[in-house]
Amino acid sequence: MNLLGRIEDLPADYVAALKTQNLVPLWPSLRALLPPDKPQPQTRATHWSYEALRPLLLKAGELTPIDKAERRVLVLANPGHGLEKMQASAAIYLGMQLLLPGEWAPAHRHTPNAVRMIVEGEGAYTTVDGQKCPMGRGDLILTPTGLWHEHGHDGERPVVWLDVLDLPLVHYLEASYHVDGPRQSVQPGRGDLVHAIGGVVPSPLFERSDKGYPMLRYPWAQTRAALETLATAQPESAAVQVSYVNPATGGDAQNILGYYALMLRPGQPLRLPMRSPASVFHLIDGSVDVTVEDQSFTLAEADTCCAPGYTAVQLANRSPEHPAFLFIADETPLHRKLGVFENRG
Ligand code: GTQ
Repeated sequence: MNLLGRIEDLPADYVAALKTQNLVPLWPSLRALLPPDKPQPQTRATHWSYEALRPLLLKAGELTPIDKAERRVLVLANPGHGLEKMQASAAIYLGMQLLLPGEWAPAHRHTPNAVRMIVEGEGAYTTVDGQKCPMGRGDLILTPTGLWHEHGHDGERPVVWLDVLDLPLVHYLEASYHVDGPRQSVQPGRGDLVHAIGGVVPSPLFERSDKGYPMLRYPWAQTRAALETLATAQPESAAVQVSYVNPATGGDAQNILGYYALMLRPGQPLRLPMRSPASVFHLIDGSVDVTVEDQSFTLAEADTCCAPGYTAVQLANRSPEHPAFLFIADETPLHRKLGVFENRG
């Protein structure tokens, strides 16, 4: 690779003259923009321990009342991007949100898409597009772009969930904004129940629903049952994984980020292929070792970690007796739509 000219190689008055015209020479930055063979991501493999963050989140509950926070969230920020950027990867934002009994996080809608993966507690609900979605551990609840959503809590104990948004991407596109709204009136309708059986969708009088997002809540009991059934139907060596999809189209549940659940059999090691999108791993149940290139983490329950794209990730269930269950978020739908998706095996 030949060495390209540096900015210091140019006469200072020439560089100054370029600057006055808002011009920049490409060649000193060409290799940084287009590095050889593979990207040089800022996203760093990072682990967030739930045991470590939980007391800090509960402390936020004491320090900041909900009306001073609107959303009481500690952001899981990737140091590779700089913590102030509040992003886990180029396109993924992660936050742990706390709602205390009796609190209400008021209605708004925004351009970024969100999902919630419920971590602990009972009695909270989120109302999305008029549908009241109960929040239980392991449930996945969608808040697609533009839909009204608010969170309430009728239970006795704190409720915590993981927010996953495509906010860094939408913000980068200068398309991120929100609108506040009044409390929603709850409409009848349970997309989670009427779409609970795979292979059939509601079609009254031969018409399919024209809702872009007919299913907003994916109950954990159903997802887990699907994984356990799949495990009995597949050879021991096969990965036991399901994708969260839009049941009306079979396509990804959301447009930008992809969501999956993975079961590791007792003791199972699993090497994930080296693919272009960055990914996030959140442990719902069990104990799992994660290796991303030269870094290793042990995920305890409710821990979260991320891995940059173009890296192979190794997972291993530490338990010789029990299966482990992971929730995964990644940038695959985005990469595929943009035509930059790669799987290098
Ligand atoms: O609950 O609506 O973590 O609007 C960040 C932005 C959560 C939410 C976040 C949000 C929300």
